[in-house]
Amino acid sequence: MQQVLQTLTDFRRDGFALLKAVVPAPQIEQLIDGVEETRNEKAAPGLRNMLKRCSSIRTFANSSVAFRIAEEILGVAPLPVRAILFDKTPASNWYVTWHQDLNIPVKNRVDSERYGPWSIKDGILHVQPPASILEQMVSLRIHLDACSEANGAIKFIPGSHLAGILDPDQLGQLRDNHVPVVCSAERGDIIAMRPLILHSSNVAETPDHRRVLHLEYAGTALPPGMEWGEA
Ligand SMILES: O=C(O)CCC(=O)C(=O)O
Repeated sequence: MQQVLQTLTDFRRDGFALLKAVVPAPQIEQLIDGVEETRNEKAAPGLRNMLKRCSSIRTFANSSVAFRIAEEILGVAPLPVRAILFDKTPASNWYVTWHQDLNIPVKNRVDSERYGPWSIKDGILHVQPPASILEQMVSLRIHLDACSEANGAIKFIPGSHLAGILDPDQLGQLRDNHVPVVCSAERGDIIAMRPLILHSSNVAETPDHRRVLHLEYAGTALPPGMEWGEA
């Protein structure tokens, strides 16, 4: 936890931080077992609804070092709301365009001017909330494998999370005028990131498994009548 406290200032400024060797090896093994039991045969870049599908991931999200890091960052009891497995392999190797993570899972639709568009992702209702909600979230990328630049590590535009929800012109300006930081990681590392940070990843040149469990935590309630979903 000391490492988290030390990097919290950088995290606030940059919108991301690499936390080295924070998940013990046996827990990584358990997560890998859960992931591999849940994963279907079809190669796909992202496997959604991992909180719903996999009890060991749900338990990990609610009680591990990840929960404590999210609590430290958000300053309140964090609510795990979404888990997605990202992998790149020879059969499923893809470029992730520069983007912000703008959608959250919700249980029910409550029409409100500041919420929308609405969508269904893998059977779960999602909506784009205002920036104020996204600013009170953190995503933790749990590295189940090492992930180097050559196998498509995530890259960030530092500080871009402070500009709110970007329109396409703003996004292009930030992308074209700033030097991205590639964030390689080892098995057991966690990359903490704000959903609003501009991020991307390249096609892997040496595709090997680079399984990343992407866990999203909420730190605030939604407006009356609207409830966080679980995905
Ligand atoms: O794991 C990656 O390369 C990034 C995937 C991602 O963040 C996304 O698709 O939102």
